[in-house]
Amino acid sequence: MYKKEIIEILLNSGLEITPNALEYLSYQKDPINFLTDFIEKLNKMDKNQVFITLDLIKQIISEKNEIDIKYEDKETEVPKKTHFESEVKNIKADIGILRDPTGRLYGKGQVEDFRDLFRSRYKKIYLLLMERTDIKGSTSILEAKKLKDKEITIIGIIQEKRETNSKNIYLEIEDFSDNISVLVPNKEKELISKALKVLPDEVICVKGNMWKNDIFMANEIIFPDIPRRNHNKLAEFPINVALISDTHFGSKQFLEEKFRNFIDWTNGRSGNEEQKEMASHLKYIIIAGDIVDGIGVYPSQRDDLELTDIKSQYEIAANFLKQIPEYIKIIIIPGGAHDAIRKALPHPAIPKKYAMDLYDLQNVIMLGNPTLLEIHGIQFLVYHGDSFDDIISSIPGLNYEHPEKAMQELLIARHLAPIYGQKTGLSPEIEDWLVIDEIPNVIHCGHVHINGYKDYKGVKLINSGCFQSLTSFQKEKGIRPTPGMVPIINLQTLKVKLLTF
Ligand code: D5M
Ligand code: FE
Repeated sequence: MYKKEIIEILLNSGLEITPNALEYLSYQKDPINFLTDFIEKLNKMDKNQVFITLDLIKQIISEKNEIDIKYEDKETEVPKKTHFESEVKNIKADIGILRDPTGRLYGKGQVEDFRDLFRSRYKKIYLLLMERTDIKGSTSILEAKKLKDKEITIIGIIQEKRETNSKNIYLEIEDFSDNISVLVPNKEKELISKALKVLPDEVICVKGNMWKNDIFMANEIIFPDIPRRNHNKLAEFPINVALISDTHFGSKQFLEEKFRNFIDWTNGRSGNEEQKEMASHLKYIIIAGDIVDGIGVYPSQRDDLELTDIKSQYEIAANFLKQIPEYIKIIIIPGGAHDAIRKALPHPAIPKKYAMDLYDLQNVIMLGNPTLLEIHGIQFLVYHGDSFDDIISSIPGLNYEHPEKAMQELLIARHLAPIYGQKTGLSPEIEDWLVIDEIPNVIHCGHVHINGYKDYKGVKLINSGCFQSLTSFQKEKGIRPTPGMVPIINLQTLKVKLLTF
């Protein structure tokens, strides 16, 4: 898309470029800015270079070794001699694991078990809907069919959503007593825009009345949603948590330079005064999955792999993570496609037999996906984000550039992976672990490789990005990753700052 402009700028500067360098430039987040920055650096280096190759670009950008602060852009002078001392080294770690599926998963994959899973989902979300002041009881679908000329509230699971030629929407809804067709008439614009967001297999509430031939005419659609999150007790001291994900150790596209810079920062060896001050309060790092690149994930992945053995990938991950100071606790959950676990959600922690080197690190805590944690009283829901592909392709207006908006839709649905039968595998557990029954302070995800942040009714929705540059697979899918961006949340203020390594 930007190639023409890139070539034009280069020609004007008397430069030429190789095809793969051009390709690389055009996939940067802001290619034109990146290029002008690059040309400026090239000129300063006095290299007399006319031909731009991929190696030259990599060489020049790796010269840059400072950290950018994006959300707070204050200029601070870097003093000549700096001394680093952690302010949180001697603070006792305070982590409560409120819900972790590891060791508590029993699904065997029988058809009846899926019935249990959906019953559990229905019951849990029914109770959440009942907490709303605008819903006072409900009628079973079986009963509703007998009641004419009366406003009725029904709560059910979406079996199917259909749009007719005349742009009416039909929702097929089931509640274990019976099922019914709900008509959302096209002239009700607000209702239609809500109906377009309805996902298959999610539990919602519909108000309306019986119309004819067992069709229910909707006049209101209510998602469970959340009330505003009240501030619970915050930490008494500034304690920082760094949120990262999708490190993809073992991939040729793993960005070692950026990760080393991140490690240096945790040790107080890089960054300006303000950034070092942030590092001095760093006590926790949470990694939301895709620790390694795995093997056989997509057809040509072998060409993208530096290490083709899964154990070596976790070993290298451990070798990097052990350079982080030991007083910093590192919490790790897996991601479904790349880490060494079953594909269906929820995921147990990565097994010891693959990742012994991580288990051997004293400060590493291995948990499942999703996990609900409490750190100094602040609740974190950590989830890789495996279902985002399905959600983004199902709700109009969502895209990969804004993962936080997909996170908001999941919070409104009170479910991390509502859709069954598309790309995201669900295990038939007796209990539906993916219902968001507790409202956390922070939801931390990864998966899309694009950083995003939003406050929704007091809940911080954070997608932490990645440490992997564009792979052939992502290029095919049109993804533009934002590697090296690390959101840091302060547990005393719940303020989020973004560091770019
Ligand atoms: O995902 C890397 C990126 O690719 C991330 O932005 C999600 C996206 N992705 C992953 N799987 C798919 C499918 N099936 N379709 C479209 N986009 C996808 P990672 O999980 O690290 O490979
Ligand atoms: Fe990933």
